[in-house]
Amino acid sequence: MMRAKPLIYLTNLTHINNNIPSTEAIPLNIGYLATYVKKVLKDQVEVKLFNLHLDLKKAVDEKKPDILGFSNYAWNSNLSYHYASFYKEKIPEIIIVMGGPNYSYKPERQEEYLKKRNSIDFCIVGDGEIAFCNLVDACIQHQMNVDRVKQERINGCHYMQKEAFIGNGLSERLKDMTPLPSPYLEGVLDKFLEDGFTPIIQTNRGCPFSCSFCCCGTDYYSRIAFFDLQRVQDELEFIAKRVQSPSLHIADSNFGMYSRDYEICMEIKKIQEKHGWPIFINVATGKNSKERILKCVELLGSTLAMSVAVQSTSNIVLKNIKRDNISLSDFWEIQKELRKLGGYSSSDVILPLPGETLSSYLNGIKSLMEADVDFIEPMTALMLTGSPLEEEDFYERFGLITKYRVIPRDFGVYEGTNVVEVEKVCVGTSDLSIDDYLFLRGFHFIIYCYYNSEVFKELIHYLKLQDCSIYDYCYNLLTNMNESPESLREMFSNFLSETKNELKNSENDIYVRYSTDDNIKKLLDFEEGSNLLQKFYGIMMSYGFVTFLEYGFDTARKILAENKIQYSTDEMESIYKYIYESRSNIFEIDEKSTFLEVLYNVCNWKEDGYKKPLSEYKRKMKFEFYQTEEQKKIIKGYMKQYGGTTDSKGKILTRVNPKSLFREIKQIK
Ligand code: B12
Ligand code: SF4
Repeated sequence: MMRAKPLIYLTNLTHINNNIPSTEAIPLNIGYLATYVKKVLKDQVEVKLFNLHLDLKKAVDEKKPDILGFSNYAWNSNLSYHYASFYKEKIPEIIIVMGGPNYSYKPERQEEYLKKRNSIDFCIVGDGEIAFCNLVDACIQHQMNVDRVKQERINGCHYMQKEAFIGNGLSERLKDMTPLPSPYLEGVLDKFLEDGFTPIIQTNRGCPFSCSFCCCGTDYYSRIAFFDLQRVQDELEFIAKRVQSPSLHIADSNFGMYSRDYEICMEIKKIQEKHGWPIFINVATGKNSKERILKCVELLGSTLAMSVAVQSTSNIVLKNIKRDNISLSDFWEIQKELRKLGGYSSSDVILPLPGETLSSYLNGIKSLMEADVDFIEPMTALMLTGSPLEEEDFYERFGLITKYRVIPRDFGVYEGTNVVEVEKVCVGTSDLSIDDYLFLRGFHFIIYCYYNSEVFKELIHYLKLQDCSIYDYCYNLLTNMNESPESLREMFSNFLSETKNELKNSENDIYVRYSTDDNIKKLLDFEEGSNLLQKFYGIMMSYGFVTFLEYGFDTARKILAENKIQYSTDEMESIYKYIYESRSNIFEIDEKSTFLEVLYNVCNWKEDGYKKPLSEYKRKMKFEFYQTEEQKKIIKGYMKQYGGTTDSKGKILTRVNPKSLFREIKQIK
């Protein structure tokens, strides 16, 4: 017997480890579905949203839903299906709906996916609003009779009918975003804001580019639809009044590419002045709008963690992956301006992409370092379900070697079942061997710890002023690792063996491995399954700090000597002590200040932008190092959100500009 008003539960479940949710963003996806369905079907339905499985369980125990929807992303696919089958078994009449980008666009794989997951009644493909709403409407019309709903052949709604796979194409996309009410302003996301999840807004939807490694790179997403500007402003104001998290995610694929993006930045600036939020903004920039990107950075300064992703600097690779990159000269100019304005720049590079060689990859890293990019985000190539990389053609043409690994933090034990998310990665091609891949991962370790961390900033500027190439310095740190202190050698060798061991030959190998209590415990204890770069970065910033510092300075002295460059040991010592006092143990809350006496005024040298040699700042100085109340608040907030493991410390350092956690300094004399 159907209820007078069907009850819909929509979920965007996240794994939880040590009580910390892996997915920190507010579930905007299901928020949109909820407001659209409510707008169209009005009081005919009741909708509730969940991102935590325990909240869902409590709600189901209190009142069983008629329709239960699950999102399907790489990071929650198995978790969602675990609960889909769990509830289907408990309540067979419940209608289970899946939706989200982690679904192949190839019909034979779609069929395979649905055949293996017989608890799913319907799978929505593409943007969910219209198709999901049509499905709910049909469920109401047919009194929740699944067989009759299947006769409707709703666009974008896939399913199995008896033994046959029925794919009804892709769902219709909204041409204009205005009819889609804001989930923030409608209040459906309030509880997630209150619980400290990171707000995510979308100001436009779609992407005109067609990068092969990305789920948004298909024709389906090529048309851009904009949300009304006033509504974006209202959302920001609404969030600012309620938010707990210091950050904001913007889900746009190409921020800065459209003229109104500058207006959005002006609004953010106003909100910042009024509410002191957001402190950090994570967003991906557009590929062809240098002037506007610069204006945005000028306005928001270091708040805006601008990711100007290059992925590769090789033209051959870019052509192979159909990537329409920002031109390298524009990229250089943006970096130059960012430096002037005190902004923080980051750039992603993917290893290995089709056609990349060891030397072209190293050249790419070299040009990013020469362009003074603050943060180089080196990523292993993901073979994402739903992206054009799924084409067999790619495998054959470029000799792709693929492996499988656990997605960091996305695992857990639910109702006694071990649930682990898996990603398929590319670790070699006909142009770059697996050994090259492992060697370059070692380089990523160096980049993360010595280049990205900002810990060695003063040392790096010192070397630059002595005409030392920073790329050569980093390369030396890698190739001379066998001369480093024993504890660092051990950490590096652990990093490499963990990098090798995380790769498995098949998805099933991972499921088998983590089906035992002993092995799943290794994941839960963060002995395995971490983002290794973040984990070792976290190690450096906690107990490994002094060892890394010493090796960094020893290698610097060595490279200066090898290049026959004169330097002063006192200058180096001043920099060493300064770095130590300002950056050691940054996750601890300082009760008291610390004091330091040095022979050079490193502080003034830095304030002057390292333009002149440090020798011009020779002055006996006393500095006081302390944490501001704001820093203490940020550290406490993030430790609460991400936890205190070395792995989570690494993750925090990718969300905030690390500089903002370094101790403040007062000059005493
Ligand atoms: C912001 C963002 C992030 C943020 C926040 C992500 C989060 N966990 O919420 C950060 C930076 C943390 C992030 C991290 C990662 N991300 Co990300 N991210 C995005 C981005 C840019 C926007 C996501 C978003 O909110 N979009 C807005 C919503 C409204 O769109 P949507 O997600 O597509 O939802 C619509 C439909 O899919 C559908 N739908 C969705 N859920 C449901 C549920 C039901 C029941 C139904 C019916 C329909 C439905 O309807 C929605 C409305 O139309 C997308 C790309 C993009 N432009 O969408 C990538 C994207 C989602 N990310 C992706 C990936 C791979 C990752 C990482 C794994 C990358 C990495 N190696 O670290 C990590 C995962 C971290 C984690 N464990 O959470 C992939 C996912 C691919 C896949 N096959 O699942 C995407 C698609 C980008 C890509 N390269 O292709 N990401
Ligand atoms: S990587 Fe960025 S630019 Fe390329 S298709 Fe995806 S969203 Fe668009």
